[in-house]
Amino acid sequence: MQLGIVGLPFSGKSTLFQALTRTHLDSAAMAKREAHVAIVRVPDERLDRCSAIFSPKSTVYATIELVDVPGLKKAESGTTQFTTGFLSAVKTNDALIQAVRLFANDAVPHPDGSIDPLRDVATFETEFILADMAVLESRIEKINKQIARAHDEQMTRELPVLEKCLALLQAEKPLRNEDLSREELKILKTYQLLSLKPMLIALSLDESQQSIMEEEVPRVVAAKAGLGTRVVAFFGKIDMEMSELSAEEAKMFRDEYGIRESALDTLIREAYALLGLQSFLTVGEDECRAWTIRTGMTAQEAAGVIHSDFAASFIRAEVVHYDDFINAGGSFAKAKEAGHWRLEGKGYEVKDGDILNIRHG
Ligand SMILES: Nc1nc2c(ncn2[C@@H]2O[C@H](COP(=O)(O)OP(=O)(O)O)[C@@H](O)[C@H]2O)c(=O)[nH]1
Ligand SMILES: [Mg+2]
Repeated sequence: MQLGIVGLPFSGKSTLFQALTRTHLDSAAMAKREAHVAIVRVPDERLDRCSAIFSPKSTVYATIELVDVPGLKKAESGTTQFTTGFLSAVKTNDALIQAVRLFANDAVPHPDGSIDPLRDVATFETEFILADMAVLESRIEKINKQIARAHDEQMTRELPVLEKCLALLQAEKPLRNEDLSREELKILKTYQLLSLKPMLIALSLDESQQSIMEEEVPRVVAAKAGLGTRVVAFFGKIDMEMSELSAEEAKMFRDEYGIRESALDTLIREAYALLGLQSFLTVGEDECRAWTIRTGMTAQEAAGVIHSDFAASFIRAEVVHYDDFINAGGSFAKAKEAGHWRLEGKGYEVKDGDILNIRHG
């Protein structure tokens, strides 16, 4: 899973990237107009606990890839320029985090002259909608020409979906917030539409702005949250400083500022929900591991995530939910006695937090 961090210049993207990835970008690295990429591990208390119980040789966390996407320029006219380089970099991301600035900082003035989160969100929305419209319009034109010449089953099926989406875009509706069917999404997939990408709006605050947070965050939520859009707030500078501390120190620090969890925890949790992702665990003395799957995946599909051979030779899955395992004192035998150990077939829908043992031939 790849998450792209986008936003206007000086919106706090690189600060957030550093906080999330615990890396330090020096000013030379910051000045380069290249994407910064890092793999971060998905924090997982359930895996921590299992690992403490089994003391395995290795503990493997799920990971996601984060990209600090550069490429927005200030045009001579004073408006922000969305270069083709930027738009094509974003195309391959599974979801986007848009850093939106709430912090005031006179040393680095906002490129549009004032702090206005709804305006900044709209700037991106408009640009993505225009880019998608161009893609759909040219595809629709091509299809119309083609099917006038000869019947094409696939294209005839595609056309109404593309037209429906074009109409939504013309009404200024980003596609991510529309309830599209599986079939429709399958058709749209090849076009890598930008306004269809799940979006996490991350409001970047200064620690001195607790009161602003209480007013602004609900305002942005009310205006923008939707099926494929979520809103979170983070304290860029503090989160960055905290990422350099040990876990215990960071907790003390957070308690002092009244911040409940780290930016990484919040963002990953929200991104998972936005993308319809969840995790299951495999445990043992060799390895304890968290695996990422889409909500609704079956035991056989989950087996395939571990190893493609496991899906083909799948027999049964032994299942104990993490909560039942812990309630049974971290013992499979006790969980079994309590009736929480089950054998499930290939069609079983895996639940978030299931501990699986795949039996395969
Ligand atoms: N006062 C204040 N300044 C911040 C905060 N977050 C980021 N900045 C500063 O704003 C500037 C732009 O941040 P940066 O992360 O580089 O933004 P980018 O251009 O979107 O990557 C930098 O000088 C940061 O130090 C914050 O929470 N408070
Ligand atoms: Mg930057």
